[in-house]
Order: sequence, then structure tokens, then C-alpha cells
Amino acid sequence: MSVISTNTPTSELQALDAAHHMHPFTHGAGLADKGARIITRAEGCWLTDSDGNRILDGMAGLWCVNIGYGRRELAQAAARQMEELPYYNTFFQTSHVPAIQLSAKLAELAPYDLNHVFYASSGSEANDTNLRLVRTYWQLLDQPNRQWVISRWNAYHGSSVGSGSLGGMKGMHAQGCMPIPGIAHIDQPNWWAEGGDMSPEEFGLATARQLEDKILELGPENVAAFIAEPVQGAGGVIVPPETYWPEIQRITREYGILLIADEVICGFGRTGNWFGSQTMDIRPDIMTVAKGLSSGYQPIGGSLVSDQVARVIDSAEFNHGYTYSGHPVACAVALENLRLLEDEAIVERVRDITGPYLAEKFRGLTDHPLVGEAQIVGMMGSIALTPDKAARAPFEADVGTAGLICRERCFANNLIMRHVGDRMIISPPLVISESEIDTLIDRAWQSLDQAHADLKEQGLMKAAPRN
Ligand code: PXG
Repeated sequence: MSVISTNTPTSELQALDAAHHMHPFTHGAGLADKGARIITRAEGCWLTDSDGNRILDGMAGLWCVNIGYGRRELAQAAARQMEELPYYNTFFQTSHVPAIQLSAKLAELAPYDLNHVFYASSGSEANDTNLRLVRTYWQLLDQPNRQWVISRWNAYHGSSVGSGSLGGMKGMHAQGCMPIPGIAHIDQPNWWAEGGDMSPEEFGLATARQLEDKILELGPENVAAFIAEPVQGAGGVIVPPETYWPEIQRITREYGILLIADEVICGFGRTGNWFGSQTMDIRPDIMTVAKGLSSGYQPIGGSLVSDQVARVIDSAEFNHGYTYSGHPVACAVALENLRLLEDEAIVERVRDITGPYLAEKFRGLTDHPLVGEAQIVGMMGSIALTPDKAARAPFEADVGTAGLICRERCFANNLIMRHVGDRMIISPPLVISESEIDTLIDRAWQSLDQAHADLKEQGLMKAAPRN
């Protein structure tokens, strides 16, 4: 095999990629025909591909590079830690300095009494941990029947068998006998698509009350926990109506079930506060974290656990853990990432300056004829594409047809803006500047124009009949 480097011609890299590399959430044969886009470098909010194009990363990788690319300090923290102690485990009565430091730091940053951390290397692993944590919690409290966990359709909680079952992605459930037993789903608070004739406030209450109905159906004595993202991310950046979270909180309290806030996307500044739970004013018993914890520079995740839950779990041996739980290099990098986010007041800047600036510009996209609504919190936003705004109508064409056309235009215009069905989503690095926001909006508008023309030309600006 010849030596491969970033200077190898793109076509050769693509051929090798297609021959040997199986991609996540990808139609392999389709990708092999088209060839993957190969990213070679990145700096700030900008990616460079193997053809030398500079691309504005409106997604912060996969919602994770909060601090932006190319921060030397993080590379140096990793190198220092690798030289000093590249690995040791945290099983069997041992610990190490990076895990101790990071745990104390997370306890300081996390709201309420979420003072304890159980580490994983990803959000999926952390949610698998949560499933076992909440069930074990109730067993230890002599309520072993409390095993059901309630989640929501269109939620994303990971891709392992446990976390994928917690999630509500039907396309995932269809592959591999999921969901596993003991997990139930209720509707998501997606007013634009599913709110019908209700006002957003009515719909928020109605979808929250599905939780109560489900608890009563299963029997409150059988329910362990409810899990949800403060703002759904992968489901299409769905910001719930204002009535939703207060009602959910009331119901979880009334029936004494644990609340797990999945902060994998919302955490570490994405919503303009350190955690989405603060932005949405919710008080979880457990928070799932990953992604922004290390800004994606190292794989690390975890469960932040309340004093009460930790006290119960610590009263017995919890037979659970991963080789890389609290990996020292990942912890050292996460610590340095948190230090930079704090020292440079990056979260405050999102809350007070760049978040409001982006929100105003992003909401302006609703002036475009193809855009129905815009939703945005901090640095995560979405727009709904529609053939008929007034009716909040979906397209007659298969869901995702219009979204894909728009995403292809964005790609061609060197903007990474993804589609989820027919919603276009953004989640840029938190360090994005005002002028980069202007560029993002300009490119989005241009791509919408082109997608609109494509849709008209292909006769696709047709609303689905109302059922
Ligand atoms: N919870 C949430 C809320 C997530 O968004 C996970 C858990 C799982 O984390 P890991 O680290 O195991 O991937 C996620 C991940 C997308 C996309 O296309 C989103 C995620 C992952 C991959 C793709 O939007 N979110």
C-alpha cells in the first residue's frame, strides 16, 4: 500500500475510504458512488477539505466543537498528560489526578446538587449508564418494580442498544430488535409539525400531559424515570413551547420519578448558559454530558448525578464501568477546555452578544418564501422548509426530499448546514464571530434561493393533502 497523507489526491483517498471504511448513518454503496468529502484541517469555525475548499462549519462538527478548532492549549494538555500518565483505570480502589480534578470542576459548574460524576467515553455510553443507574436506584430503595423509563418519539439519546432504545428514532428501532423491554415513548413537543389547531401553549401542555397518562397507564409504582433533551437536537432543534417543561417538572415531582436531562448537545454553553436545564429552568436528578465537555477534542462523556441518587447508588456495589471511564488524557483535555470556556467568557458571550445577534439574523430567514418557522436558542437553531407557510404544510414529496436539496446547495456553497427531514439546522462553534454569522446567514439565504428554484423546477413546491 502506498503512503497516504493529506496530499494524496482526493480520488485516491475516496477510493480507499469506500473500500475499507464503513461510515455511521450512511448508505455505504451510495457514498461509494459519490465519494466522501475529506476534511484535512480546521481552524476556528473553518474546515479545509482535500481539494483546498474552505468551508464554514455551521454544525461544530457534530454539535461538539464548542471552543472552535485548532486550540493549541488542548493539544498541549493532551501531550503533557500522555507523557505523565497516558492511562490508568478508575476501577478497584484507584484514581488519578485528572479524573479527580475534572469531577470537582464539574460539580462546581453543574447546577443544583449534581455533585457526582460517573464517566463514559460518549453520550451513548453515558445514557446506557443512566438506564442502569435509575433502575438500580429503585432496586436499592426496595422498589424493584420501578423499571420503566419513559422517553419521547424523535428523541436522540445515542446509538448503542440501550441508548438507541431510549431514543425515539423509528428508523433505528427497525434495525436490531429495538427498543429493548421497559422503555416507553410519548410524543415530542413539535408544535410546527404536530400541533394541529392548538396554540403552542395548549400543545405544550397536551404533550407534557402525555407523560402523566403514560405513568398512569404503566402504574406509577412501575416507573423509574423520564429522559429528555432540554431542547431536542438531532430530532431537528425542536424548542418546546413555554408551557412544556414546567408541566413535565410538575408531573415528575408528583409521581416521584427521576428526571434525566440529556445535555449531550445542550451542555457547555450551547443554549447560552452552561446547561440547557438552566435555560429551560428544569431541575434534573441526572444529566448526561459528552460532546462540548471536551469540545470533541477527546471522546469523553458522563452522568452528573445528584447527592440523593449518588447516596443510594453508593450504598452498594454498582456493577458497571468502562475501561476508559475517566480516561486521564480525555479528562485533562476536558479540564483545559472548561478552563478556556470560563477564562474567555465564551458562554457569557453567547448569552449576551453573539447568541442574540445570531437569533435576530436567523429569524430573518423566515422572510424567505421557502421558510416557515425559525427556532433558535443560544447557538442551536432550525428552520422549517415548507411549500405553504400559512398552513404549516409539509411537502407532498417524501419527507427529507426538500431538506436534502437544500443541504446539497449549502455544501456547494461551502456552508455546513444539515437537514433533518425538511428542517435545516445549525449549531456553530460557540466562538463564531459576528462577521462569520453574517457569512453563515448570507450563504444560507443563497442556498435557500437555489433550493427554492430547484424545487420549483422539479415541481416539488406542492403541499401534502391535509388528512
Ligand atoms: N444524547 C444526545 C442528546 C445526543 O445528541 C447522544 C446522546 C449520543 O452521543 P454519542 O457521543 O454516543 O454520539 C447524542 C449524539 C446528528 C447526530 O446527526 C447527533 C448525535 C450523534 C451523531 C449524529 O445530529 N448526537
